[in-house]
Amino acid sequence: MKKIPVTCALILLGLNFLLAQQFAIPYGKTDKKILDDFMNQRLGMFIHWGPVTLRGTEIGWSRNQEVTQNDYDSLYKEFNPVLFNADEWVKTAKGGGMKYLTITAKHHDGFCLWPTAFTDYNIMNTPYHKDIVGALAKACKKYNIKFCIYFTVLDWYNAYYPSHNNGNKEPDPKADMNQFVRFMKNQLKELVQSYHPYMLWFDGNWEKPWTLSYAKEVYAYLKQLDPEVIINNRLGKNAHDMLNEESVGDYATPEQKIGKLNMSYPWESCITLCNQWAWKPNDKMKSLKQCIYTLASTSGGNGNLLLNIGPMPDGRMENRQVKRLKEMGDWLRKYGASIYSTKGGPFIPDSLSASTRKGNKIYIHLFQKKENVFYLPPIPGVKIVKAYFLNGNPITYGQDRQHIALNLPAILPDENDAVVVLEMDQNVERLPVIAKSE
Ligand code: FHN
Repeated sequence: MKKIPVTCALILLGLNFLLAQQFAIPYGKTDKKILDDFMNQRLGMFIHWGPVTLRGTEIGWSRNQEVTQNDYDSLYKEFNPVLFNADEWVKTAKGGGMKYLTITAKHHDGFCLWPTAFTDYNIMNTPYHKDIVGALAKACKKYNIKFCIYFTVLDWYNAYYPSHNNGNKEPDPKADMNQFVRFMKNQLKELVQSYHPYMLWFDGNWEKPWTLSYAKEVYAYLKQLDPEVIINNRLGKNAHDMLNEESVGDYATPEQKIGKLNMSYPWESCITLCNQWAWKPNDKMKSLKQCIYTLASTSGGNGNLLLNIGPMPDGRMENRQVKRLKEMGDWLRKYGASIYSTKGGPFIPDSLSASTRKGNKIYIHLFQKKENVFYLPPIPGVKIVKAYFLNGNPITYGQDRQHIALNLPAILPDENDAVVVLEMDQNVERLPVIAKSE
């Protein structure tokens, strides 16, 4: 065999390494411009819904628990949400200041809210007999809300999937994961080509049958179908609130908690407005203060908030939940500049305050007033030139090497989150994160 000169060998090695690096990218590096646009949205609506709402128990997890498997899997025969109105849902989201909407097209129970050709366990075989996913996609387009789809990896209803309920320990010997992945890809092709989702919100990636290689296979397949579709990190196998080279997906997904301030990778916290993901009668609902604190803290942490609603079995959203969202929207219609298209920081959020920034402005979100003077650490080499409440009165301040001092009025202009604007003498978006001094 002809000897390859050393230099060529080295170049080839280098190339392989580069190629390997490059190939690592497809599993989580959607175009930065697209991801930046997603992160500018800051607030979205999550919707967990399906025939299970007829029992008011938790979607997926109450199957074979509070609800017997037979009863659960037969609920679709009674599912007839005649009061479902996609325009109303989307208008509620828009009125709540939400910029994108994510519907559970298929959750762990395997029921499909669209007329899929690959299982009869879908909306067309219910008394309702109309396409829910399609109706929402159309309404989102009409009201300029970005349409997104939740799709579970695990599917207890599907014969090819090794476990058939959340108690199963022994894999079903008749299962066939390769067949299951083919089934999954066929359904994803339907969803992507029929409804063109802006983002795909995967889930249920923690079970053993699902491997990293399947994750990479499905990610690459989706990117061929639509190179611009954004995909969360729940195709891969690492922790939900993490994003690293092992991840398969574009952003991290902390659940039921506010993610930590992080300027290095995109994240989105998914949190319930009530306690359960699916509708539950008289489920405890978060106060307006909690909702705005959660939103300002996720933005202050440089992340998005996906706030979950569980609609009722008749298709309506509860009035009290619609009202709560409207109240959030009213706050955002006044102070949205301190949330949308901002970056988090530079100060680390805590129970008293959070900060967001854009251009030469820093927005200080004051959740409560403890003292007449509110102190912040100094920002070396950066000076305040003007300070005032967003859409409100000027505020006097002091700044020296030790700290920034904001002299607060007797009553803050907003009891949930009073936003102070600090206009600085330079662009502050790239400033490092500044820890609060004790
Ligand atoms: O099991 C699901 C749960 O039902 C819900 O869908 C949440 C939403 O993020 N995710 C899973 C739990 O991690």
